[in-house]
Amino acid sequence: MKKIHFDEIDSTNTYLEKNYMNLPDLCAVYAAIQTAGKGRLNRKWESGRGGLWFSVLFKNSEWSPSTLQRVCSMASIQTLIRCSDKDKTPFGLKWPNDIYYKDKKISGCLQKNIFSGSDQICIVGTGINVNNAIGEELRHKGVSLKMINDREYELTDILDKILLKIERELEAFDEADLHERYKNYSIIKPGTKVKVQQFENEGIMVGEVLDYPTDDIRILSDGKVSVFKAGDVTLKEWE
Ligand code: BT5
Repeated sequence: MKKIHFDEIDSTNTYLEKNYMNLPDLCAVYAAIQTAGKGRLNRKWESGRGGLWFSVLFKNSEWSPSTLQRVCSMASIQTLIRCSDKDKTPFGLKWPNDIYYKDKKISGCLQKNIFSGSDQICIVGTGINVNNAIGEELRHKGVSLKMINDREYELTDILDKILLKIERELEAFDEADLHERYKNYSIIKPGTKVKVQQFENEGIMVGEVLDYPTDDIRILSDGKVSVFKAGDVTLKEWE
């Protein structure tokens, strides 16, 4: 996979959104620091030095954006588990595409789809806390690989492992197998009680997840089934 490196950039996702026309399919951009790292729903992503901040460009892929997103998060979680020296079981995927270690977030994903003429562009950005410090205000909900394992990691080694996994997964793509692995790692399962919030400052709905979430999550609340799209909601709590 072609790789482009910056020491500092606003956001690797933004870079690909602006430059995809001149870049090939399966191109990865990574940066040591992002000055305007983006989360979902206009949230901010803390991207100081020591973390792994990268985005992958998929141009006119034969796979859907949600499949590509899932392939990327599977590659990340499997790599993190492989690289972690300590207890490997606490790593899990929190729908839609966050990676958690116990009750703290170690990685988040941000997807951007662009339909321009006959081009179908999918950008999947991933942030992984590796050696970076987690600021005071995030410490109650964020964790890094260094905090878990008490040592530093070579960022390009982790990146290369993830990119190779993405390529391999797509070369011999098996949707049923991917879904099975997703289920195994999924923190959100049928029966999980969740609190769902559609937008910041809006009311919270409490309910029970009906099946393993895919693009949508189906929640039973007060005898009524509600369906939410991955891009539209935040799961505030789950148990
Ligand atoms: C995400 O959003 O989890 C998506 C993060 C995607 C970041 C990558 S880095 C490469 C690429 N370029 C970008 O500009 N973005 C992508 P969301 O689910 O909305 O989570 C954001 C929330 O997580 C924030 O509101 C904070 O509460 C928290 N947060 C921010 N930075 C964090 C960090 N480094 N580690 C853990 N939590 C963080």
